[in-house]
Amino acid sequence: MALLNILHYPDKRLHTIAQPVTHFDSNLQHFIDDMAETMYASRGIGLAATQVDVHQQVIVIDLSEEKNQLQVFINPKITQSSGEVEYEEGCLSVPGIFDKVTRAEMVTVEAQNPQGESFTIQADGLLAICIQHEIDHLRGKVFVEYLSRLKQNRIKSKLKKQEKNS
Ligand code: K1U
Ligand code: ZN
Repeated sequence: MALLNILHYPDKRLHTIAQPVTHFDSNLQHFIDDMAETMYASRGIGLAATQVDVHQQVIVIDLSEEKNQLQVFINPKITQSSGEVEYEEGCLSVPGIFDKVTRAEMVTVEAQNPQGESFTIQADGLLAICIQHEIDHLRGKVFVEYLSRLKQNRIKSKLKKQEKNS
């Protein structure tokens, strides 16, 4: 397994739209293993392929304390959503920045597993928020783009300074 490099906002590559996965083979499984290792090493609860500069519709999530309940969503689609909830989000591509975002409270998601089999889940709580955050990545959207222009510009300057000094 290998640790992958995570792109940092405002890297333009984070705005790339991911393509559907069509080959469910051992290369895909190796990539999923690398994404999971990268997410665990970064202490994240989710990661989208876009964040590691691979523009395929792959998401990994693990909300468990023990980090032993990996969930993989390939070609995910939200087919139903309801309610509204506000949550203070973070993002491995926007290190050190947390801010409130309003999203749907409950979502129904259709996706495929690493073998290409289709499944549907209904999610609420942090899982629903995390799935929406990760699907946004696959569509080229970063959570800070829900914030005001002023906040986005401040975040851009702060992260550019951090990159320079690192
Ligand atoms: O997409 C990512 O960058 C992963 C992101 C997922 C996420 C966190 C919080 C709300 C929505 C989506 C993270 O894992 S950020 C890491 C983090 O700060 C965190 C870790 C544990 C619980 C909550 C946040
Ligand atoms: Zn993120």
